[in-house]
Amino acid sequence: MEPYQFRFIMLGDSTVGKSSLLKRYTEDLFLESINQTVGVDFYVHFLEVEPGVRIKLQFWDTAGQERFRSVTRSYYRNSVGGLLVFDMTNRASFDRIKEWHAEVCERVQPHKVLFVLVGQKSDRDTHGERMVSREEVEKLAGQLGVPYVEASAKTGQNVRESFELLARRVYQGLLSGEVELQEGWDGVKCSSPQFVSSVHHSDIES
Ligand SMILES: Nc1nc2c(ncn2[C@@H]2O[C@H](COP(=O)(O)OP(=O)(O)OP(=O)(O)O)[C@@H](O)[C@H]2O)c(=O)[nH]1
Ligand SMILES: [Mg+2]
Repeated sequence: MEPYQFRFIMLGDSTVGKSSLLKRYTEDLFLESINQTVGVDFYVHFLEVEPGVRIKLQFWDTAGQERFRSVTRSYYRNSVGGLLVFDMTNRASFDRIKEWHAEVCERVQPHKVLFVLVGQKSDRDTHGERMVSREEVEKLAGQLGVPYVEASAKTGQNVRESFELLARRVYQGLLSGEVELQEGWDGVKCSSPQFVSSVHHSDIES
């Protein structure tokens, strides 16, 4: 039994590869012709974040297309983590990251969402198609206070690392008290609440 359930949301413009990242992570598959997401899709993956601590990760895979925004917005509030995804070969998708970040932060108040910024399609960098330099992204990541990872759903590079970095951030947040379990909020759930206090306890003792 896994004591925790974390809800994560995929954010970013259409075609940046949000669904492709999830397919790679949950099924180890890549499709050249994957359907555009309509509204919101749902994925699940289990992660042992440390020996004996299994976490059920639930992912809301949102459609990047503007016409679905009213639907996808309603999923922000019950998410504890967000993957902010852009395509490094698509300048406009990088320019929009600030807006995605601001929109989510504004709508989840008083809750907080922890983010990871993912520069997608790194396989195309070797073909000279990169439109955003790493320095530029790192500057933005610093401003937003989020870690940055370059990944490729196509080759699988850094895909697992991106998701697990976020899961570990949330888990650390729970241990430190930065992330709190709250009645009526589905961002984090614990199937055995005494588990949380025992984790806190052993953390203090060690
Ligand atoms: N070269 C390359 N292509 C990719 C990569 N990831 C996704 N793609 C391609 O990019 C296109 C869009 O991928 P999706 O995963 O559907 O993008 P999305 O962000 O889910 O798009 P929406 O559902 O419309 O928001 C597809 O043709 C994918 O095959 C990658 O890492 N490298
Ligand atoms: Mg999609």
